[in-house]
Amino acid sequence: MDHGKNTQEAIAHQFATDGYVTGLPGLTQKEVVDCRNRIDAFRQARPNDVAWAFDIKCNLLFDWVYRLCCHQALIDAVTPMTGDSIYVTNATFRIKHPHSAQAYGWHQDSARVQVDPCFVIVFLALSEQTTENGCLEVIPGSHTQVHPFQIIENRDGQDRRRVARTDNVNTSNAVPLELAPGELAVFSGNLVHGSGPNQSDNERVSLLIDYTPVRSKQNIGQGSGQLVKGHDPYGYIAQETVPAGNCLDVDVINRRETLSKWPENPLMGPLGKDGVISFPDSGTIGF
Ligand SMILES: O=C(O)CCC(=O)C(=O)O
Repeated sequence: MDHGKNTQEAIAHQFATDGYVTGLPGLTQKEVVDCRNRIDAFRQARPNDVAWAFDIKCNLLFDWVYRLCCHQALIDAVTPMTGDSIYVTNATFRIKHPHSAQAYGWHQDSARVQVDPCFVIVFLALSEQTTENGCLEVIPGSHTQVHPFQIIENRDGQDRRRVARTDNVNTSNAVPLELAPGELAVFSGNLVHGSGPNQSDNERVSLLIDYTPVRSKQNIGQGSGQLVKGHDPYGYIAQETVPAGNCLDVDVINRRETLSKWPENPLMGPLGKDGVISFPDSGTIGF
C-alpha cells in the first residue's frame, strides 16, 4: 500500500483523535487462504499444542507468522503512528469457533505495563469479522489515559493467564469493527477494546500484532522484540531472534528462554511478589 502524504497524515490524525483506524487494506485473498491453510495444518497435526502455541509471541514460534508481521502492507499501516523504526513485540491468534463463548471483556492492553510511546496493534482479519461472530469492538477516544481496572482469570479467552479488565466502561459509543478477510484495523495499545462470543456458524479468525517504536520505554521491566524496520539507536528494547521453522523444538525453547529472560511485558504484566514467571508453554519439551 502506498499511502500518499495526505492520506498518511489523515490516518495519523484520526488515530490520534479516536485511537484507531479501520478498514485498511492488508493481505490479498491468496495470502489469506495460504495463512488459513497453515493454521489448519498445524491444528490438524498438533491439536494439543494449539492453545499455547497460538498465544503470546507466536511470532517467535512460526516463521510464517514472523513473515506476516514483516508484510509491507502491515508495516505501511503502522508507520504513520510508530515512525520509521519498529519492533514487533507480540503476535497472538484469536480464533473463535462457531457458537463458542470465547470473549474478551473491555480492556486496555497497556494497563499493567505501560509503554511510552505506546505500541500500536494491528488486528488482521483472517476471516470475515461481523457483529454476529464477535468482531473486535472499540471505545473511541478512550486511549488518552490508563483507566482503573481489575485483574481476572479469563477462562473464556486467554486460558492459563491473568488479564486486566477496565472498570465501568461506558459502552454507549462502542464501535464494532466489521472487516472483510485480509483487511486491517490499527489501534493504540491504550485503547479500550473487547469482543463478544461467536454466535454465527462460521469460525472467526484473526491475528493481533503489536508494533512498538524503538524509542518506547516500559514503566516496569524491559520489553523485547524483533526489529522489523529501521534502526535502534536507543537499546531500550532487547533483541529477539527469528524463528527457525514451523514451531520446531528450537523455536519453543527460544520462546521459553525469551519469556523467562524478559518476563515483564504488557501481556504477561509485572512480576508478582513471589517473582514466579508464568506463561502458556508446551510442557513437553525439556531443556
Ligand atoms: O480478538 C479479539 O476480539 C480481542 C482479543 C484481545 O483483545 C486480546 O487478546 O487482548
